[in-house]
Amino acid sequence: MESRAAVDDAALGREAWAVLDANWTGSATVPAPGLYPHQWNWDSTFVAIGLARWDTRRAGTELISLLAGQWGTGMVPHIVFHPVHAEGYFPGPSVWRSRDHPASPHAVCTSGLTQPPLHALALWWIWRHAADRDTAVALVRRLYPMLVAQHDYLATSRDLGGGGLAAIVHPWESGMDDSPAWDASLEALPPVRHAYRRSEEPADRRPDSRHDRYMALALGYRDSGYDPAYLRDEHPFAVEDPMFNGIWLASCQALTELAPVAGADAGPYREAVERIRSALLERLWDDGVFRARDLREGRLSPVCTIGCFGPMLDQGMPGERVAELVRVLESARFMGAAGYPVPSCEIRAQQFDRSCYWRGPSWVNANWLLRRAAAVHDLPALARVLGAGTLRLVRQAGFRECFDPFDGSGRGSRDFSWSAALTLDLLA
Ligand code: 2M8
Repeated sequence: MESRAAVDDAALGREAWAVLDANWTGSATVPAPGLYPHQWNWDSTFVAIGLARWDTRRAGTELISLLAGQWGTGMVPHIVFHPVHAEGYFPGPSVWRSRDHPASPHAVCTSGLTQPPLHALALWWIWRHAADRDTAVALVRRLYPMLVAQHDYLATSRDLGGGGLAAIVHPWESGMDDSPAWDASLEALPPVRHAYRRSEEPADRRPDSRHDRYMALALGYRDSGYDPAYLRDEHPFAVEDPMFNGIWLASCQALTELAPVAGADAGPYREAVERIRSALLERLWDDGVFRARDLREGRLSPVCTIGCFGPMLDQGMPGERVAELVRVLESARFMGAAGYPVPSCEIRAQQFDRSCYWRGPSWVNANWLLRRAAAVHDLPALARVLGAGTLRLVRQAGFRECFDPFDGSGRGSRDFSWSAALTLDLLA
């Protein structure tokens, strides 16, 4: 593997800034040059988190430009397209046709799906760590109403199971596209007729019909006019993902602390925290972990993935549940048998693939989330292992999109923004 073990903290920080500056469009950071030339939703929230301690204004600009893509429904889209390179990624604006929808913003083209609602936690992180307090407070006051709209949207239009959790309606909404957690749900879909293909498939993306199914799901939703009733009654993919909902819960906790800054009532978010926690425990807890629930097939995913640990982000998760999760996380099923933190899929699973995106490799953003979870549960040793192991990955292989969990070699894109931004946070 590439080894750059000699890179010290100062040099690593300078390299991280160089990546972020190269990927900066003037108002947003694209995930990576080439493959991802637009603004992605949770990528930008991780970038904002990474910038929070260093540049309050730029961290704020990242969130502001993302929320410029928010729909009137409250939905924050998973891609906000760059006007110049608009069709430089498939599916681009001509597929999503956001402008045909009356609730979409006029100034920008977007996708019609969302991604994990990390925004309130990112805003809280900026507010908590800002060097420039006045800018941070002004930012909270400006963005708070938009986050209220986003959370209302999730609680109403996305509670497709009626049990208090938000459902994702496409694997892209999880941010963990090809995770084995969706395999059974995708296989259960009706036969796919569309034959859309990405113009440039990276060599290590699986050559099967998964992308056609992704497209069929996206087009079905689009053709319904992005109709919430269609999602509720007809759309064939609806999954309650523990990572998406764990992040939602953590963002609700962030809103309870941001509400007084914005002059708002924290009460609704205190209730939301309780509601989501109970729903997670009742609906997704099974055999020592949280598992994704397929609402259409009425079953929990048999595969244990990195997403199973998402609810650990909840500060109020009962201690015995946290202890069970940590046992699995530290066992040979995940960290115990890998050289680096944390494989995105259980190593012993048949679907585990050390080289394939969300089916095995380690990701800086997932490690950062688990490190945050360890910190909120006062597990300093685990937090240290996660932080140090992640820095070792980027020090040795650079700011890659993801990494082989056994030998630490880099996979996917180079100069990947969230790997660089979260490195800045880990170095602080
Ligand atoms: C990957 O997802 C996109 C679709 O949204 C893709 O495969 O083209 C995922 O890793 C996702 O988490 C990430 O937000 C996106 C951009 O980095 O790439």
